[in-house]
Amino acid sequence: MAAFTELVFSGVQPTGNLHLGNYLGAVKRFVEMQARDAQCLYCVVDLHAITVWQDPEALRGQIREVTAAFLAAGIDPAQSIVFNQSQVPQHAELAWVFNCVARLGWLNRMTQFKEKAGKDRENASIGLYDYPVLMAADILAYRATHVPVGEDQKQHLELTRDIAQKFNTDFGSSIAAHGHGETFFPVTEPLIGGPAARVMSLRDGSKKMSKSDPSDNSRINLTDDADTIAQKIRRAKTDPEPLPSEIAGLKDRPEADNLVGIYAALAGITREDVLRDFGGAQFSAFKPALADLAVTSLGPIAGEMRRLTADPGHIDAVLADGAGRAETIAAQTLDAVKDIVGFVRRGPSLQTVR
Ligand code: AQP
Repeated sequence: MAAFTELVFSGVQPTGNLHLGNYLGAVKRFVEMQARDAQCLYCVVDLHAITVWQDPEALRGQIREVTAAFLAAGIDPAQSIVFNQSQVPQHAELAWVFNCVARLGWLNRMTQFKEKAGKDRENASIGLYDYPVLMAADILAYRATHVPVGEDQKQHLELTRDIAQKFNTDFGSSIAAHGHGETFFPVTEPLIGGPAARVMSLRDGSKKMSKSDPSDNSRINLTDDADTIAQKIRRAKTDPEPLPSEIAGLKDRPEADNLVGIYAALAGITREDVLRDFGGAQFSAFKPALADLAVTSLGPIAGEMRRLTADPGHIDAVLADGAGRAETIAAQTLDAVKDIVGFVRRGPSLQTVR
């Protein structure tokens, strides 16, 4: 592997209804990361998807659809490593080691589990509870230094950092004895930010735009056509006031703030820039401008996704190639982890990973 200064990892679940929040909070930023001096790995996290029930045939299609979205948005599979998680067994293997490092008390604090399990906690899968540990394994199997994600993943990334630090401390002398210096896993940097780190529902500015919202009008799907996008923006909940000229004027106006953030992220400008252009405008003027921008930005992606998903063989070949390249890196990490932990394994003990 060429020497890069950064190693970037991120994933998206193939759970259907890929939406504008996933695009602006994650996929668009994955594309931007390719301009950095970084080896980027982008993963369709299918092991995470089955923490809640997935119809097997639908799941296969959804894995290909997320891959198509990656490619259509501009991820270059020759430059970045694009793959699905279940093809690289080291993710699950490292997750087991981390299950023995992470503490129950840490997982009990995870708010996403509480939200997703809801009142029926006893009936949630163990996988849903353990989700953040598998996520730590996804990231650290590559010893990734940077992880671009939406704001909802902040707490999970803090847990990844805790697991890395505890592993480095618990196994400190073994890490040194195997020639890795003082630490083996990096303390990963989350990259959360920009005007669309948390895109909200179009129907309720207090709720995150989400795949599982029963109302399709709450989100813009990446596969929506131009008319549907325009209609959803026209119907988006707003308040009766015109847009303010200053950011402070968006306080306590979650729906207005959300639409301004979406405009800024799509146009690649700041919220301040948007208010400079639209301050004082009514939503009847702002919404058509936003709809035009959304259609121009997302239309070509939807078209390319349709073209790509019509050829599943090509998508499967991209995933197989990416999985092979990912496994080469992850296998080295796992060999070193086994030596550090004290397992006996086939092949000579590694002194260094790189
Ligand atoms: N509303 C959002 N705004 C900004 N970023 C978002 N992300 C998700 N929703 C928003 C980011 O998208 C990436 C992939 O997310 P995921 O597929 O792994 O799962 P998720 O966060 O659980 O997505 P949803 O839509 O919210 O699904 P459900 O409804 O199942 O909970 C991540 O980087 C995430 O931060």
